[in-house]
Amino acid sequence: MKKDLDAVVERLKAAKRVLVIGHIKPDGDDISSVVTLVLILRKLGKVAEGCIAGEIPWFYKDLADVPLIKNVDDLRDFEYDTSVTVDASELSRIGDAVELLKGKKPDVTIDHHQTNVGFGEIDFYDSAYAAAAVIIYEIGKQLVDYDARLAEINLLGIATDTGFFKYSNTDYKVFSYAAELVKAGASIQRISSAVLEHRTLNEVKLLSEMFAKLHIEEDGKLAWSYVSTEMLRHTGCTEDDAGGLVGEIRSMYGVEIAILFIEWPEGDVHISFRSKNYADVSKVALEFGGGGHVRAAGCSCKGVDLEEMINKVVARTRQALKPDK
Ligand SMILES: [Mn+2]
Repeated sequence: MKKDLDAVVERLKAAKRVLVIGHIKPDGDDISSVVTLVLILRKLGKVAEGCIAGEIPWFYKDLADVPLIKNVDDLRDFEYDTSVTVDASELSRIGDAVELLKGKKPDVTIDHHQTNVGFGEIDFYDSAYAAAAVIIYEIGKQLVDYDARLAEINLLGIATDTGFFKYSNTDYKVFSYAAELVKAGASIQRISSAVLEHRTLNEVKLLSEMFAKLHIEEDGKLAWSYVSTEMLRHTGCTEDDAGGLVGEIRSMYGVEIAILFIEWPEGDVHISFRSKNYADVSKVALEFGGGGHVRAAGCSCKGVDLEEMINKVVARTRQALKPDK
């Protein structure tokens, strides 16, 4: 853990032109952290741009200021003196945005993943933080006054990475900062409506097919299912639409570990792990080339067979149900 937040704040104060980079396949925390930090820096009179390589899920774009995020091509000519990555545990997580760093390390990295490797000139990472957006808030409130828009986009990351204030990482700090942000004008209703209530009919069809393939073992403690390319095709869904389905498996009574295998494109398998009370799924994900948190982790395997991966990963995950594995 590297925990010198003052060094980060001083570096940002000294910057004039800043490039803020999030990770590929962004979640609410990533989007929130990028946009919030850009707005904070702009409030300070600096030139700041935010970048995420690849697609941003469409429903986030309903939230104010999310459309300020640019893609890699838009920023090739952007000159900056300070680069910052947020919510990324290692350099490869920023995808093609690495090209904007032109072979240099990021000047600052801000993260809360347990598997963080420390890859910048100044690193701040601490897995005690529920969200990168919590760290961003600790930086932001030292530097600027929060208006309603800034507060709302900062709250997005805190809300989403805590599962809307219900995961085990929902600590005192989360509630007290969230209260401060709501006091500054953020609407949790607008955030929850945008993030939680956007399911399409095609996604509901995929959900029912996914549950039709559900396997339960180890006295109900381990539950897993899969989404094949064929299932995605005939329901008219993309792999992004399948992203949140692992949470639906974990929601079942008695399930400690939920796994969802997503085959997309053919030959590639993305695996999402969730645990409920005690199992450390980040260890399993790490063994298969991924990473993440104790309760939520994932990995992507290229050039593999879906059924073979299911057999391997499920066998390894059974071990994770035992203490200290
Ligand atoms: Mn995060």
